[in-house]
Amino acid sequence: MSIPAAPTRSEVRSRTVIGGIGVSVPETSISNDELVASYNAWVEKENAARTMRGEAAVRESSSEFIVNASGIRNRHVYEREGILDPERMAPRIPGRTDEELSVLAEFGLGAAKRALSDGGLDAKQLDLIICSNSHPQRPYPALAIEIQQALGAGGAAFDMGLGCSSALAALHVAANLVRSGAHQRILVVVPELVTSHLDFRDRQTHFIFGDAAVAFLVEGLGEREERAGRFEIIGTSLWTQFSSNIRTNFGHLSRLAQDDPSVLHMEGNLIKQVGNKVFKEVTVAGHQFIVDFLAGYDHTPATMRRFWLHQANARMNAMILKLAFGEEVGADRAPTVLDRLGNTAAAGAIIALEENHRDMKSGEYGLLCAFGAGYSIGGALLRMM
Ligand code: CO8
Repeated sequence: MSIPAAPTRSEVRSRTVIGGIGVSVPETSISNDELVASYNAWVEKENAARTMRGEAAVRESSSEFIVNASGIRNRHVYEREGILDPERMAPRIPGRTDEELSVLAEFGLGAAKRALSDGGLDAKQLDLIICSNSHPQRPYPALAIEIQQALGAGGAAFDMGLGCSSALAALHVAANLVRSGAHQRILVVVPELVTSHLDFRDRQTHFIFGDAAVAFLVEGLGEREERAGRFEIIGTSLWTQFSSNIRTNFGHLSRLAQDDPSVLHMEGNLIKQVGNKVFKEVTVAGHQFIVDFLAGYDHTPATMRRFWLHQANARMNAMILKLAFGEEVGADRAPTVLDRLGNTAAAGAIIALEENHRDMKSGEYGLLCAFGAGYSIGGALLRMM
């Protein structure tokens, strides 16, 4: 094993930039109608069994409800057949040996390579990789280190997470590490394989999520340096308040609560939420965060050319912006990708950013903002250079 030289302290840079963005979305997708058909086929079988046992029936799902309640019409998924099989209702992803690249490292690598190519950087120029997502592969070894090795990158790497605010939390950490001089070029990787943790037998949540990976570069900028077409990171912030309204209990302690710890039962250990409570609470906390965060930089919602918001629910985003502005905000100002992609957790707002910035003029501002489990909210004020 060769030991690389320990990193030295970088130059302190007060200005930071998003130097490149990469997005990787699986090709396969599932429409609402397809998802509902497989769910309802399971319901029919399940209810026959429940009737025999004298238990209450479960209710059918509907495409009309899904699109009206959330705005989601379709989602892209890593593996489709297992999800649509009423006998399985979970993606089928074969296990890998410890010598093979992990599924999530591979998934994140696609986005990471695109971010490096977009930013014109070689992996060797990186001095830190942060892997930040809502559904990690494992506690250790850190996925970020596996990605570091697969890219042939230098420096160090670590994992972190903050639910659907994971990308914004990593951006907050990365921008401040660059500002402090601790690092100069950081790659943030956000692989979100959310369907792996979704209960496709839960009518409340089965339609919500899709899979996607994103990555972005955070770099230091010289005092007068301008990088046309890139965003200067003017400021970042995080807000958190404990809530169990979106929760997963999956982890190594889950098995110990069972009589037989050699078998892990997933029931009760997958994503669960009290959706309507979350909806109400996020609209209040979300719009307040936006107004307060922008005020800290002498801005208001009206001075933002664009909002790249968390992509969970189209109605929720419309309401948050209406409260922040006092009026309806159109799709050009607050673009939506969740109709095509579903809720891609921490990747969603970054995909909205990647797809909707090339028309922005130099000097225009935009707000990147994600809401997530925790509760958590992360924001970044960006200025097009
Ligand atoms: N098909 C048909 N009918 C259904 C279905 C279905 N699949 N699901 C529920 N219904 C029915 C219910 O049974 C109910 O009918 P009834 O009154 O007869 O019992 C009726 O529809 C209404 O049910 P709900 O009140 O549960 O439905 P909502 O209108 O609230 O919609 C949503 C459900 C879409 C889940 C919505 O509540 C929502 O999006 N909530 C926000 C939470 C969210 O976004 N979750 C995504 C994951 S977490 C996340 O990404 C970030 C959260 C941010 C938190 C940060 C806080 C600061």
